[in-house]
Amino acid sequence: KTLVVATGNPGKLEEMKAYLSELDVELQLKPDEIEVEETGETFIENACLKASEVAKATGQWAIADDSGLTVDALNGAPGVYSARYGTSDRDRIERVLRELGNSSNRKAAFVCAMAIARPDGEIAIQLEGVCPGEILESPKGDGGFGYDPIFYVPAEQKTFAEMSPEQKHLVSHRGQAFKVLLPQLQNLL
Ligand code: ITT
Repeated sequence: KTLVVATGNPGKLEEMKAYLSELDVELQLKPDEIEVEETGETFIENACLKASEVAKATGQWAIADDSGLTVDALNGAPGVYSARYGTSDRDRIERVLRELGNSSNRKAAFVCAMAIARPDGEIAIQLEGVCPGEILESPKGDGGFGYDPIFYVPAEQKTFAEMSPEQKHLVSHRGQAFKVLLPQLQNLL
């Protein structure tokens, strides 16, 4: 079977390809001209929207990931607006650090909603993975992508950007989501 990976984010795509390589499935990239507006209010809603639209447009099974950072002291922001919080990773990180200022509550979580759609657009699987952590006062590490340099995982004593891809996979929101998703997807395809 063929599965279209419905993302335009290169960092995400790399991670998704690594997880999906465990399955006997042919991966296809989302054609650039298919763009889905993320009008949902939740990660799950947006993941379902993206998977469903891309499946219908290509006539293939599709997988979508909607993810982001939720910061407790910012009432959950940037949340579903994580990608729209600035025009570059640097911008987005600076904005979160500026809004958080010297707040002593640094608690945050990364959330990853994943959806699988059938070729007719019907959602076959939807689920969410979460990774709790803390926002550092300044960026640390140069691996990963997006908000990784400011997201610190106390149990590992490292930011996501200081972890190897394998280590990030073991603890991350996306890793949690794929752990549940892969066996279900294997059954389905
Ligand atoms: P697609 O919708 O095309 O998949 P996107 O970048 O717009 O790409 P989202 O709407 O899901 O994706 O936004 C996710 C935001 O959260 C984006 O700014 C990412 O950089 C960030 N993000 C998601 N997962 C992350 C991770 O593992 N590490 C760091 N940042 C992450």
